[in-house]
Amino acid sequence: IERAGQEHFDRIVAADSRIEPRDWMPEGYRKTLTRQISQHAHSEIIGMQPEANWITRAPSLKRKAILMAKVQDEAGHGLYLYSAAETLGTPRRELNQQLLHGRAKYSSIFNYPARTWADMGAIGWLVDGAAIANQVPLCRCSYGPYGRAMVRVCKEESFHQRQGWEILHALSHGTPAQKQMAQDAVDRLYAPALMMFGPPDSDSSNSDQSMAWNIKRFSNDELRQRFVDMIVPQAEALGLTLPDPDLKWNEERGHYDFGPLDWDEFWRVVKGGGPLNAQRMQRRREAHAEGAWVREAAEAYAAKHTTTTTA
Ligand code: FAQ
Repeated sequence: IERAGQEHFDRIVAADSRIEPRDWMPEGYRKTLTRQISQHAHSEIIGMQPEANWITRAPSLKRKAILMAKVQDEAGHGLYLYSAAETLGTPRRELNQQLLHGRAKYSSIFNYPARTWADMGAIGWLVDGAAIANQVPLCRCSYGPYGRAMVRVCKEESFHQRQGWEILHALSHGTPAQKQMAQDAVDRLYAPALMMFGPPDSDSSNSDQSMAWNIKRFSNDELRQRFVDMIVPQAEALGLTLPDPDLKWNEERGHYDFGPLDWDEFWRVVKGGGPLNAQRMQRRREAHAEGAWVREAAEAYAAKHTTTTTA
């Protein structure tokens, strides 16, 4: 059975078609997807924190409503992604335990603080922008449930990026202090946003296998380059600068050259030593504990419903 399964799997991957939950798949494929999809889900859920922090301080009712909708979308993406991950066989409860006990990662970017209102603009423009650049190719991921989830998630991320850009545009065309606030947010979040694409290809342990399985379609460095090429003209349109003196158009390559990133900082943050890792995890544990009654009520309801319908 295993040999027939492997042959079927190889044929589907070679044909650039889709693997579905009931298909046979190599254990490594199941494991890497469970890892990536669940870490993606954790990122969405932890990623709600920096922005949720600003809902009560949004500068107008309209801004507040938009920000609330965005944070709710992130919760939705998280739940959607946990469902996709569960189709690979690991229950959500267990995936969540991996996060709460520090055995699963989430994106490094969410360990940085959101200091001012302009950070809501920079998060939307840069963080959601990087998320889109990374996730559009994932719509063609070989695993059906993940690829399909990405289609909807990307549509919502596009709205998120546009709203961030618009916040920065308003600030950069406001008073000198507002423009400075926008520039400061971009200065702080630019490099961490570039690190969202993961380590350089030479240090990316999972890339080769994930690309062979059609999970990843482009390498970390390729997507990072694509993102830089995309945001340079957008920064110009905003009237803001990107904090990299080496940023320069390279006619020969047809891309922007950009300076080295601080990969020691990246690994420090990934391993728990970023500015807010401890606080983000503490808040997540508290939220999980505070939500216990909802899970208990849902379970009690489900049990009652099953008994009454089967009776
Ligand atoms: N942070 O071998 P690779 C969002 C880990 S968007 C922390 O290259 P891979 C939307 C990596 O897990 C953010 N850890 O790994 C939003 C691996 O360790 P492991 C989430 C990182 O998987 C916007 C090790 O380093 N997006 O949330 C990071 O092939 C605004 C070696 O790396 C996704 O998750 C990092 N930045 O490539 C929400 C997208 N980078 O697991 C709120 C889906 C790498 O072996 C507000 N994921 N690591 O222990 C992916 O595309 C891939 O997993 C990559 C990493 C590209 C992130």
